[in-house]
Amino acid sequence: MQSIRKTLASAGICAVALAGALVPLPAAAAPPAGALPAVSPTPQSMTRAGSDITVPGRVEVVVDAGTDPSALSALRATLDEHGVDRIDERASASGRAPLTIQLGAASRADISSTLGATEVPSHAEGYAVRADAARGPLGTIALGGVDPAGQFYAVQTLEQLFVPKDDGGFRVAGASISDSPSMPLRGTIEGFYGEPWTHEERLDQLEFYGDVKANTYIYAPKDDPYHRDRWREPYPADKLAELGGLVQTATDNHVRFTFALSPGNTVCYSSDADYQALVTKLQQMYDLGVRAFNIPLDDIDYGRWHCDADRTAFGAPSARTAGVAQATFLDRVQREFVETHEGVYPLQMVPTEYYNTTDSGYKTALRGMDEDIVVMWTGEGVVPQEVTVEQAEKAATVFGGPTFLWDNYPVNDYGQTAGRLLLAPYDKREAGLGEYLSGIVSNPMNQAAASKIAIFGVADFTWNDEAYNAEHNWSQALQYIAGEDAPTSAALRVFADLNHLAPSFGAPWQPQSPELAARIAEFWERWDADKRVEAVADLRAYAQSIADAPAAIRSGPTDAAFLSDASPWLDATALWGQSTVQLLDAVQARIDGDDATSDELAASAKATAAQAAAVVVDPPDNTWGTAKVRIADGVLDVFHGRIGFTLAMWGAGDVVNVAPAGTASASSTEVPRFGPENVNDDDPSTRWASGYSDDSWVQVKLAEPTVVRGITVNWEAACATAYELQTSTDGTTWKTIRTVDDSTCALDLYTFPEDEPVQYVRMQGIDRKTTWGYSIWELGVYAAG
Ligand code: LTM
Repeated sequence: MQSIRKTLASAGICAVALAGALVPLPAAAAPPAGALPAVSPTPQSMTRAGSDITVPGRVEVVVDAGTDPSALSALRATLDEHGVDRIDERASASGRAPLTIQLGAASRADISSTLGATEVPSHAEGYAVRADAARGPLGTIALGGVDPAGQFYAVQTLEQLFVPKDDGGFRVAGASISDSPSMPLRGTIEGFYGEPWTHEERLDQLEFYGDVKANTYIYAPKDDPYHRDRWREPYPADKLAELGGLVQTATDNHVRFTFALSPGNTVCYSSDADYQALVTKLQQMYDLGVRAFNIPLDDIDYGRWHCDADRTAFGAPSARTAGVAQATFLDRVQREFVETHEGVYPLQMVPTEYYNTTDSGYKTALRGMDEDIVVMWTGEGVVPQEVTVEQAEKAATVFGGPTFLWDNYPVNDYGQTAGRLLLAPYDKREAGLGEYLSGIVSNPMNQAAASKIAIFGVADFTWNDEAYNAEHNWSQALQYIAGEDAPTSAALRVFADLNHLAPSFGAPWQPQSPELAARIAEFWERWDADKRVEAVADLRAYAQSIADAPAAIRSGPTDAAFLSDASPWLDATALWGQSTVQLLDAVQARIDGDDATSDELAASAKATAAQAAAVVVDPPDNTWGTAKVRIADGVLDVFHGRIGFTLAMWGAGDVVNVAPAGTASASSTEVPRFGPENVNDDDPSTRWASGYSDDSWVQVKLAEPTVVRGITVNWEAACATAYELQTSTDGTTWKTIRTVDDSTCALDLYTFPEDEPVQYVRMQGIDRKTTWGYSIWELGVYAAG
């Protein structure tokens, strides 16, 4: 028989395999001396070219009629921020200022001469930068674009080349950069359900996209009535004025404001009146300056027509005839609207079958559509576990050309995301996708500013998928939100780790709190190795950093909108951190033999944890309404439970799990491989799963009558929201020893003061959490060893 601690540890509860010792508390790293600063998105080519250039108080900027006005105003702003108080704009260099910056087309003679051997890419939106300390008194910087967007991006890159000097001034790193995007379309689709973003949030996002070289914002909020339910109605004047402001800000930041209209719930595809209603609305947007359009036909019932005319035109309703009707309708929009309007990009559409690459009558019909129309796709699944090159290649085949990925991350409008902020890095998208995708847009959270962490990753990946490194990008994103302040960024990292879980409609595709889980796993390893004082001290330091993170984030130069979005989660984090510190102090007191203090601290920890667990998102932005915020769930709450169990068992001597020596049986089994024998096999990777009924049960007949001191139930996601723990001496008459209505849906732990021996222990289900049955990895029964 194994000891309790060994068995719990071997159950793999939230354990993360450790490659080696854990790193100290994370802190933002400064670039090594002489190294070029990190630039995001990662440039295709960036090398050192001579020494850095000291930034003087006076700079001459050489411009001409081909200089992009947005690039110029961004340049002026960044020079101003970096201590330049006099900027002279000239048509040619006068040599009177110590530093000259040339801004314009890369082909312009002066720029081309400074660029020298720095290659000018041929791709749209490409640019070249050369900071040459050898030209002029302090140096010359060439910022050359392939087109106006390229010029703007050259300035965005320059902005990241400023390096602080010890005297408070700045240098520009001596660099040669040749850069262009891997994918033509990069950005977001505001395509979620629930409260749309506010006007201010959208303006803030558009400026952020300019910073990260994202060029696409698709306006498609499901709950804007004029987008979907009342799509035929023109926008009223006030809304139109707001949209006009967005279009202008988008243009200033080289972002394509893409207007989406979603008629699929009521449209009559063969009706000329409906076609006219749609193009009238598109015209309203064209007149505002919009040049990109999208017709999403997702989340509609394509098994019915909305008018008899469609039955006459296309036949009986079916997925295939819906495909023909949609293709016919969209072809007309492309031909008669898009192609007749100056400067409009090819039409984009979201198919009704957007979530897989299985060929079908519907997709066959869509392949007949005008080949210029860009088709969107969400990957394999609405919220995919990963996106691979092979999948994208298949999508290009079934949809008839390179697809445009509607990436449902970090959107948090579906049930599994209730109470969550999704702050993990953008990940599990394979390098090489650029070959088969025309682009990627992130569908973000209702919390706009908090979505920037993931969007930062999307922008980087779509710009240079081959060089993308999720961990590195995450650090840069956190620094960006933290106003480039190292202590704030370190605190933000601790916070983001607690909000790392990325759900899908099935299993999560990114784990919860990997850093914290690794530290907890190390705690138990040390605990089992009898290094308890060190285990407690190290984890306590990290728990303190959790407790302190919210105040550090709030008092640092953090994006104010992020603070507002994250407020309830920050509140809960402070409480969870405090509670964990108290809990570890209780353990230390117990180690020191001070039981009274330990009990007091454990009670405080429990009370603080209860406060933490009670924090709600209110008022809610999301469709899931008011919800309890979820922080490190399945990791921190499980740790608290396990420590509570350990403290309660402290006096019981060596306590062992006697379940593996017993025999399990159950009321039902979903499929043979999920049999009851898995529930007491001491193997955390096998599980029992019941049939789909609330009153299912599983039990262990112990090898001999035993006084039970504790029971653990390690649930799979298909858990019970209510259940009873029962014991019996004969397997016929049962005694309920605990009724549970607050299951963690992870590891539930209970202690029992009973002295009577029993031979059976049963989990009797009352209410299922999911439509599946109940599923348990391990049922542990603990007794004195
Ligand atoms: O993903 C698509 C194409 N449509 C909807 C989105 O509007 C929604 O935000 C996501 C996540 O719930 N799922 C969808 O199916």
